[in-house]
Amino acid sequence: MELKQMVGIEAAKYVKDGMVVGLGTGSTAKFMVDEIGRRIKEEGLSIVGVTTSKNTEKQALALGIPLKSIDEVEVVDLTIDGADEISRDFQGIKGGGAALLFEKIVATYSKECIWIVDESKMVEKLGAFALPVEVMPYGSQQLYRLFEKKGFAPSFRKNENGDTLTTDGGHYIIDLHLEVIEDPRALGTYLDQLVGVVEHGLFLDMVNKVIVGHEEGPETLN
Ligand code: ABF
Repeated sequence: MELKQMVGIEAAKYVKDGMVVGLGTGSTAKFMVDEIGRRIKEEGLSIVGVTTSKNTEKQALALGIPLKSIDEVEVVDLTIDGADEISRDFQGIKGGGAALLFEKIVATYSKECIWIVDESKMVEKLGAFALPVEVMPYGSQQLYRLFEKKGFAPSFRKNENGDTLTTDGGHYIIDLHLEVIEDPRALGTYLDQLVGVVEHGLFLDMVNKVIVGHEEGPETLN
């Protein structure tokens, strides 16, 4: 079994009847959503899903998963999502799927978050994966030039046609090729105060459990 499918199925075991469940984005989360759909169909599981992207919404609707928006629920009981990099102290980089803003919003209003990854995502230090920064289109060139001056090696995220990608939220993404991030907290604080930055892909102190896929089986880290 593919490692991503393994952890997607493993994570879906934590979904209980009556839960409001945050449904993540990406190829690993896709397996989790499929498994929830199967459990609804075959086991009568009863949940409400809150999606984090148009892609996941499409998948969930096709599976008959009842959905509500983040603003229609009191709180999300459990969010399960993928990640691009996770350091040993449970800090993460997300946003490779261009869904980081809605993912961070749903995660923020979740009682518990589980990340599901294959073992390639576990790193000593964050930064080999380019850090996505979601920015307002108006002023994005100014931010790009600022990042260039800072030596952050920026690039605008492109869509499949090679044009500048526009996120579900209507923004652009500038990826910062930093190689290594020595102090994620300080970088996050710096990015948070830049005018025009909507959100960034540093997810700090936002996960409770990580399920890592290995050939020999899933490893659950708390
Ligand atoms: C989403 O899934 C993104 O935040 C993250 O970048 C991506 C990981 O994708 P995959 O599971 O396809 O590697 O959560």
